[in-house]
Amino acid sequence: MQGLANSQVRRRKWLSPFTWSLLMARVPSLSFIVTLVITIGLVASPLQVAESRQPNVVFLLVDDLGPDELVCYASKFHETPNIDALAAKGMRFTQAYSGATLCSPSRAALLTGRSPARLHLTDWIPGQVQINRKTVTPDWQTHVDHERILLPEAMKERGYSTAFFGKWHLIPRPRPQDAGKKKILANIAAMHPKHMPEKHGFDENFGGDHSPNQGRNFFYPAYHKFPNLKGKGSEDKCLTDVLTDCAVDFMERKKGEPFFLYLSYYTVHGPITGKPEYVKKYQRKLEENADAGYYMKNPNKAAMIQSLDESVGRVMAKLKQIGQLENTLIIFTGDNGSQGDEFVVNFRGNKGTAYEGGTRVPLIVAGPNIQTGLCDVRTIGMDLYPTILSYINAPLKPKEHLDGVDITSLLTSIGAIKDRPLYWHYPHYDETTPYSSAIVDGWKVVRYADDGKVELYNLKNDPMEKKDLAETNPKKRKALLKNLDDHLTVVGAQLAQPNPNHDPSPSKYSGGIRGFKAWKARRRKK
Ligand SMILES: [Ca+2]
Repeated sequence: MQGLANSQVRRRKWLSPFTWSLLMARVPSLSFIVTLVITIGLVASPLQVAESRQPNVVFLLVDDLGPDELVCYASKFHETPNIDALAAKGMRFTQAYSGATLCSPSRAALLTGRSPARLHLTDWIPGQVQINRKTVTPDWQTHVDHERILLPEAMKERGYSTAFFGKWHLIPRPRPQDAGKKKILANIAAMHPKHMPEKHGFDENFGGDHSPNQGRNFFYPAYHKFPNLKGKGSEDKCLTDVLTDCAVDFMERKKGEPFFLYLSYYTVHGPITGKPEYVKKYQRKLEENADAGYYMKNPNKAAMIQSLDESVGRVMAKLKQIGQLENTLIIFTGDNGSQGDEFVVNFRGNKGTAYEGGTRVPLIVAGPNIQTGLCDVRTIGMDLYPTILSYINAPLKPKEHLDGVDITSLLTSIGAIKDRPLYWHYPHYDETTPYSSAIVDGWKVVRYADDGKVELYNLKNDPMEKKDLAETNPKKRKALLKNLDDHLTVVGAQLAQPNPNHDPSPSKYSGGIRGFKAWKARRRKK
């Protein structure tokens, strides 16, 4: 029988902040489970907050933002006062995971509550070209099926005005071998209107199409080519500012009705390009604090983070101005780990890898009747769909969000959710070779399809995944692999198959990203 992910179900006995801190000091073992700084006052159900109106939902999704990049998690160099203030006002999760380690599958998971393996949408769109690999990538999907009821559609059913701002990246686009056909790339959105955000439940869309990143369009006026951004902004603006302008304008227009605002930042994905004046500020900070020993020291990234933080501050300020700050659920999270391990302090690996640095994301949730404090229970991106429905007191859609769990009990009281395994499945090549992985009871197993290698880590003792126990603990390895295989069968995962045409000669073989780069270099020489 599975235990509870949270010490036990403890229906709240209210303690004063003083009593609680005293208790935590005397019983430190409690703090690893759920550390809560109890706010004064009784907790009501989220619905009781709504009074005459349903709570708004503001969903802030940052691209490639690992948790360590925020001051409230780990960064010493970056400056994130507004995000830290949001965290101080709400619940900050210390073990939040994304459904995938790359953009498109993680985003599809958030919007559907289904895992990428179940959706058969398992890679960033369009993914890497097939070269002489050991396995053949399955015929995976590059859009979300319209049979699915996406989160914004569920919100519309409840009378919400819905709007999408920023990066969508859920539209079929040519594979890398066709990427030279610029004419095709320029017309992708027009070729696939049915896969745009407007056809998946969003009333309005500012900036969302097939684009995986802002490219060179971070600064005025290049981003004018994104949907509905034509003519917006001025010369001192970057894309983050302009998307925030649009979001602020939407809140002003919709202040009289419940709204669902999905701000899906293009930042802080590469290319890492901050506002020049901010870049200078962080260059000075590095120079003036040469002895500080900063782990992160990229002035451009710090500048992008500052623009992001200002955006969060502006969203909060607007909510306050329209009198809705105390009637809005705010969720702040990322779609996958940091781009590059220079931004990962506390984990191994980064975006695209099977390690914790690939899957860990920040998760901060604040709003009416949400407790203030930390939560160490593991969560995953698919949880947010049912959680939002539950929070606004809408009926859940269990046939839709099959891979998510309602975590409202963790937000509003010292509740519990049933401990459950978490899974990832990536039958592709990019930063890694194809793999599937699972976390079960604090143990993590990773199996690579390319060479059959299995890795096993005890995350409780070894969060940095330094000690591979696959050979020394065959019993645990076998049990977790069975659990993983059973899951892959249940969700109908598409498996990477052996490539009968694979040429194993060293000059031809390519593995992960390095292999791809080598392949591209060889192609250029020809
Ligand atoms: Ca991403």
